Amino acid sequence: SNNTSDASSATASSTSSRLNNSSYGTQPRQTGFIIEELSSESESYPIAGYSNNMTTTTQTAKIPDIFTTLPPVRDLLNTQTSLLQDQTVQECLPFHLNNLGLPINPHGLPHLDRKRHIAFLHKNLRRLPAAFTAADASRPWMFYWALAGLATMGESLEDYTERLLSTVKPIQHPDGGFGGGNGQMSHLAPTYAVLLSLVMVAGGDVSEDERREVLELVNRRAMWKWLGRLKQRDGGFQMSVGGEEDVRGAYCAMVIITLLDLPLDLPVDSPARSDECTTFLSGLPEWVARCQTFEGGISGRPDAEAHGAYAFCALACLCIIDDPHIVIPKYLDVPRLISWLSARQYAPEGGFAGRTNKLVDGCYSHWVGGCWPLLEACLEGPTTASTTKASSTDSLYSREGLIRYILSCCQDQGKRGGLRDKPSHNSDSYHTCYVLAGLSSAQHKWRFNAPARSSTERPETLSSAYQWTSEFLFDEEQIFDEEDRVLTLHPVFVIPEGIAEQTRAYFASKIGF
Ligand code: FPP
Ligand code: K
Ligand code: ZN
Repeated sequence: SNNTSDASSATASSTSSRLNNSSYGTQPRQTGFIIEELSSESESYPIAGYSNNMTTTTQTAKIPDIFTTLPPVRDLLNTQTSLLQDQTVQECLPFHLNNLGLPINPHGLPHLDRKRHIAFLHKNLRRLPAAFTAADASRPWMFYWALAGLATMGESLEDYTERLLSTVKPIQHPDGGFGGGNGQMSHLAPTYAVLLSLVMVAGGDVSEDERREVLELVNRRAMWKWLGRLKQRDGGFQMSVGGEEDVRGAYCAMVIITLLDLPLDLPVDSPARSDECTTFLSGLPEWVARCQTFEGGISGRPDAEAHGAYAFCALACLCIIDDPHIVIPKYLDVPRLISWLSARQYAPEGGFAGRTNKLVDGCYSHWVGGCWPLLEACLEGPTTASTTKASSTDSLYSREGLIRYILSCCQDQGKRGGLRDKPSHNSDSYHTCYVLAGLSSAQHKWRFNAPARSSTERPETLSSAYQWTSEFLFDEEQIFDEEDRVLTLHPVFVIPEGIAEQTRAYFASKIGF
């Protein structure tokens, strides 16, 4: 907010229009942009409320102006899109400014309401209201989101082992993979959600026998055969036999193949098999590369609109295929991707939007936020012993902005608990899971460790996804309190750190299927 001096000579309105300006969004139409002058007020903004370690009801919290003032640049062409954007800014500002009277810390942030979020997710794992029958095909997602969210907040999943097994057994298809519910055909999305749920439970505090029972539930040979039917000649994967081919399929398939340590060779009867296409990897990174659009972002399939959720799928898929610093620049235009991803973070809201000209939404804390550790590893290369401690100012995005959006705007502030898209939306388990995942990645630094092998020797099986370790960030002034730190989730698999390695080792130690 300090470098607007040339811009302010072109100023059309004064500082009085900055806050709670009812005319914002309804100003007379002008073409082009207007640059509003920003005040040179101090970094601090007076906040109503109280913190748990202070008895005063008003204090001066340190909130940078960028999160409390209107954006300096606004397109004055009024459209449904720009008006919704203005409304969203107005919706978020009060939450950044005073959090509607919640206890706040000296940085103006409320605590993570862990107790209520935990209760909310446990409730989501019980009997759901009748309206949820419409989401029957997404049942595995429901338990994955709740279990992953609980694990991120440090809850034990032990009590869910038996129920998970009895829910999942009947939805495994004899021809491989899992459907969404009883009698449904297999689909990569529920198969991904089932597998991650099983490995999270197996990776927790369970006996060896239980671990074996949970992991052995998956019919790996049938899974391999089924994946062979999903593989396409052009390199990608269909979501279900005869279904749509998109970058979710590329990511989900690679997660399943690597975690279960399935053979990379295509089954002989795979319809995609040809002289050029012999393995699950054949043509896959090339197909992912075709999803990068003119904007620099990634679309669900070639020639569609770039979206943050697909950017994560594409990057995570590539990071299973090879090391980030090798595979990402080989297949994607990294500067254009970084430029596109950077433009997804908004101020004053602080959070991410999913695509151009759309609104911030808490779930993109993961889908967009989760791209950054993968890209940081791509730029930094593998970590060696001499790597220095990371600080959040070394980041490619504003970690502070994201943490502020999450803690101030995404928490349900009533009895309901759970996390949400934005203040005007109700919490749900999907947003609770991915907002927490975003909070976790904003609170930690991930390192991609140099492989044990020499740099020229390529491994026979996929090993790149198993070289990640997390660290605390070093910050002079950490804006969140230690009690609000959540656990780390693997940047590719989105399950608690350490479990993917354990799962992969379990299956790799078996001979054959
Ligand atoms: C637009 O929704 C959303 C998409 C086009 C993609 C959604 C995909 C995912 C969230 C994740 C897929 C990943 C896996 C692993 C299955 P919208 O128009 O409601 O939202 P928007 O306005 O924010 O774009
Ligand atoms: K959305
Ligand atoms: Zn969302």
